[in-house]
Amino acid sequence: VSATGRAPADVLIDGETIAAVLTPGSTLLGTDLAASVDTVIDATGKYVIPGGIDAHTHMQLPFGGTAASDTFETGTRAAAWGGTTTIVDFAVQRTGERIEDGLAHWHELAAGQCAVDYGFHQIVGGVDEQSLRALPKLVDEGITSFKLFMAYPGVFYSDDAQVLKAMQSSAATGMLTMMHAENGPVIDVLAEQLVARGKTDPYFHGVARAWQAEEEATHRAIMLANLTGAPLYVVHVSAKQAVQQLAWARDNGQNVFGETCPQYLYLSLEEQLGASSEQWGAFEGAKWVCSTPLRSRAEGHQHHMWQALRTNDLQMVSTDHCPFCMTDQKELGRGDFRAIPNGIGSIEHRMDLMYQGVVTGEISLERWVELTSTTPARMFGMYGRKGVIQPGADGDIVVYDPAGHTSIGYGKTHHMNMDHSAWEGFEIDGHVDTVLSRGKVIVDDGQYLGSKGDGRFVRRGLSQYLI
Ligand code: DUC
Ligand code: ZN
Ligand code: ZN
Repeated sequence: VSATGRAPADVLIDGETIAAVLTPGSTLLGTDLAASVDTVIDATGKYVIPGGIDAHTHMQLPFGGTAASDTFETGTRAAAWGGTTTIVDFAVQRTGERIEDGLAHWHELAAGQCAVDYGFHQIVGGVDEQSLRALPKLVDEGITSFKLFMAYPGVFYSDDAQVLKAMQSSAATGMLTMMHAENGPVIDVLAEQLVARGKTDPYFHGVARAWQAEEEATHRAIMLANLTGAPLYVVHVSAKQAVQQLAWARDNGQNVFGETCPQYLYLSLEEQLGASSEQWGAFEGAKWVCSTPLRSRAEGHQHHMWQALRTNDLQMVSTDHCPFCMTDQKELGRGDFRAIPNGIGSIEHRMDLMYQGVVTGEISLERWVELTSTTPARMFGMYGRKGVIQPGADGDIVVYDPAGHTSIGYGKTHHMNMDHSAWEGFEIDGHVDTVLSRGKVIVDDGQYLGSKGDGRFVRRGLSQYLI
């Protein structure tokens, strides 16, 4: 199955790369293929797809005095289990740190640790003369996109003047501007007022991060991109009004793109409000504290996200994988939701959760591949090598069984380094059977066969969506 169609075929892999895609039973230069290869994987009755690409992950992200609980080792292994063979993680420049130093640190964290291939985007934590000088040099190092935050004043935040300057650089270099589009100063005031009124439960995180703050920031990002000519990619879109802004800008011919995440397709603010457990009481809702937040189902955001994936108003699904344990991490925000580290871990479940959208008729099989692999490859300058099964491409392949089943159980039933999952109780009518990374079988039949360090750094080119 590719982004454009499906057909019965044999895939011949030679070493790390795909050598040929052939109709079943065909011969290559007169030789019987099955007789001349050393390994045959029988995928009869199953889907053979290009390995998933999760273009938005945060291994070990420092946040609120703690750090995301997956290391590059544990997080990429969980990715492999779930049929994702490439990740693009966010290298962090902390405010006050030089971009070069932040990036070098990120390379140290990942090198020799990963189960699957990995690239980096650069988080710009402070737009100043020094970082503006550093940005264009990243292109030669295969880092062709950077992320700015209109949220989190005092931490990652860029004000409008900083956004404008970074976007000018984006326009000049062709680097893609990735935007966390939420009006942080407004959110912080609302959050402070809620806490002052005793509204401290996790649910109020989503109340403070109102959709208006997302719509407004999305519009502002679009207009600043319009003014500067920067290509813009808005991350983790969750509000239907933000999608409408993106659709409007695209209809006006602007080169803007939007990504959503499984949590905004399946989970809601109402469910977060209703969550309660013996162990945590209403603090159970902390499992679903992420930013942008879960949105109201009554307002129809989830339905609208699926629709936007069909109409191409949104182009991609990534996870924003940013796991924190309840014990010792999320727990920091008991009594004040502002101190709950923001993030959900989904890297292992993305391909399954999106496949469930095929089962329920939300998206087609081809669109599943496009949203989770082919478009991420093109968006972030990896297509040809990644995101497609064709001669010359890396042998990154998933054999997916539509007759299989995946239950996401309670507690630690997955491979992510978390003491829970935001997806507890989800049932998927499909299963990741076999995963190959550059020709090597790393997951097969419920066994992990890869090793730490299998994954290599991917030097990316400029976005293949640049005009
Ligand atoms: N959102 C999250 O949920 N976690 C980390 C950063 C972000 O923007
Ligand atoms: Zn973000
Ligand atoms: Zn993120």
